Amino acid sequence: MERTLILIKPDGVQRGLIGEIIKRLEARGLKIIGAKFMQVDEKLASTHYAEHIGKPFYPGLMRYICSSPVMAMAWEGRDAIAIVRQMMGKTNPVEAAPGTIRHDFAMITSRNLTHASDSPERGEVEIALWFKAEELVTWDRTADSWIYDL
Ligand code: FUP
Repeated sequence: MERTLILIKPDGVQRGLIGEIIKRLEARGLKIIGAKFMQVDEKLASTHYAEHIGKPFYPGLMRYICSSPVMAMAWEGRDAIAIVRQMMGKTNPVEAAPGTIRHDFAMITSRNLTHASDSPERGEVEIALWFKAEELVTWDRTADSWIYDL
């Protein structure tokens, strides 16, 4: 099973889209294993977005992610990385495919509602950054035998 960090960023929270986004992830068949509603500080934001340090959009990205609370979640599933990235759509909502979250609810790259890990390795690193081990829940989901060919 792959694991991915999913953030509903400040615009998603402020616009009342937490439920809509979680609803889509659940309905697809992904399994939630951790969640917390939190204010992001500069230390966490700069570690999470370290790859973008020095880019022109970085200062604005820092202000955005720290501006208001986020819903931070860990989800798992078979091929969860590809499946969730597909559900989010391209980083720039103008290029996001119809039916994706960024297509259906966003207009511009710097307010694109969500973050999702882009590889299984990043998924593990990001979940470890955002969650303590004891904040993650291991649980059996009876629907798994209908979602997967078990
Ligand atoms: P993604 O993996 O889709 O979240 O995209 P990136 O890691 O490339 O970018 C992270 C965040 O930086 C985006 F969600 C929004 C912001 N960003 C900009 O504001 N402008 C850009 O040109 C690129 C990214």
